[in-house]
Amino acid sequence: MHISKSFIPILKNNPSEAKIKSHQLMLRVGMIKQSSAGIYSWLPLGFKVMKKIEKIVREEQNKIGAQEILMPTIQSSEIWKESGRYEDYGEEMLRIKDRQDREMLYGPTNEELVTDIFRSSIKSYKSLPQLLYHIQWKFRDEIRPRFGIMRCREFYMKDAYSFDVTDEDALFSYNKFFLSYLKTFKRLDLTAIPMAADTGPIGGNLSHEFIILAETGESKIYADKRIFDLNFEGTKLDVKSLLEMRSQYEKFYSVTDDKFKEDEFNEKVSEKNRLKTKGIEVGHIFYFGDKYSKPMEAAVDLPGGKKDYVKMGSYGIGVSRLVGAIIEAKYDEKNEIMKWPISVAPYDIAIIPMINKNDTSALDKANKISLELNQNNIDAIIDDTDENLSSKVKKMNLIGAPYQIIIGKQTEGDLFEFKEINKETQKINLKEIIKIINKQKAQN
Ligand code: 5CA
Repeated sequence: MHISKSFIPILKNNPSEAKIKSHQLMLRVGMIKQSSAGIYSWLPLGFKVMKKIEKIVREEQNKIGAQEILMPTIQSSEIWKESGRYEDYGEEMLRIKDRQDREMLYGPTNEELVTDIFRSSIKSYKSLPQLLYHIQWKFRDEIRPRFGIMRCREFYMKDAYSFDVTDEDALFSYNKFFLSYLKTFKRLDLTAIPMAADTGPIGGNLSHEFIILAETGESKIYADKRIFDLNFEGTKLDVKSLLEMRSQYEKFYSVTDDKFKEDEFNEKVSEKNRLKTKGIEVGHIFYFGDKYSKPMEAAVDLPGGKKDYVKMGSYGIGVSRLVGAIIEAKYDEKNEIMKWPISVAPYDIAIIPMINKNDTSALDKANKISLELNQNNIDAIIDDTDENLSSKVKKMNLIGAPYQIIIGKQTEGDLFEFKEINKETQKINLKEIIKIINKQKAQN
């Protein structure tokens, strides 16, 4: 891709309306454009990153046996009246009427809709467990949308729902999602810590928020620092391994604001291990038993001939919020350098040829390299403008492709000036460059 033909509307300076670094960078490099308060269009650079995050989220859902569906954004109020949430949900729900005067709504979450889908087809315990998920736009009429796509009104979410016969089975499902969340965030190069949390309008009595540390985060958190050192690698997807993994996490105090009690914190955590800070909630999981299945009569036949309401949980990941969360975690604001983890980078590498008016040889070389990289599944962006080297490097530092090649005076034969963003330059040939990048990609 040539930058001159790309739709990457880069601004010279940070936009003044943005208060936090992710919002600044996303506007600055043209990843998003606000269309109205809390509602955004995703431009190519931002959309590419979000789609790559979505792919990782999807792969990890599939690995635990969850099945992907797609539910609509617009729902009927009927099912929400059945569950009793139509009134409870309040002003965050965008309510609309169709031409027949029917009450509809733009889905803020899908517990009711998925329960309706479930009950229409699944009648026996033999078909359980069922883990269903979808990745779809949601709308919540937030009272104070802010920080760009971090707290907006229309956002992209992965929401999953589990259906089981017993509380025990349901806990097994809950733990599968718990592990898959740890793995998902790790692949995004984030350390997300599970914290005991309130259940709010979703309901139930067991819930964890997955939080990444960031000063600009909206969630206050209180934790025993040692929780950061836990290792979940190697946990198998069986009941026992998952319980052991969960109990490791339960050993260490980690809660969000609404669960926090000063006395308990001081008693359970020694002074040197106490962490009071802020974070960004990137995922949230809930167990709520028959809160929806009972009023909506989603029951299955049990072995002895009896029937019982299914036990349900729901599991959300803020796919669009994650774009901002990764920037908060990785962007070096002072030096204006972004380094995307290669798993989600909009481009794997930036090629920066020094172009003189009468001499296109550097650009020709860049095009050739790009082609060869492409054939090796490496996605490159070429700065084909005639700006000077330092402004080109600055621009690419903002875009944040994890690697750069500079083609200029220093280029000798087939040795290129190659560097990982923010690191030392080395002179190596294209074969080695391909090897380095593909090795890095394979690790994610
Ligand atoms: N039904 C449950 C689980 S599927 C649910 O809706 N959970 S939630 O309310 O916690 O949302 C799930 C995730 O969506 C959150 O962890 C957060 O990452 C993201 N999210 C929630 N509200 C917003 C918002 N206004 N803007 C951006 N992302 C949001």
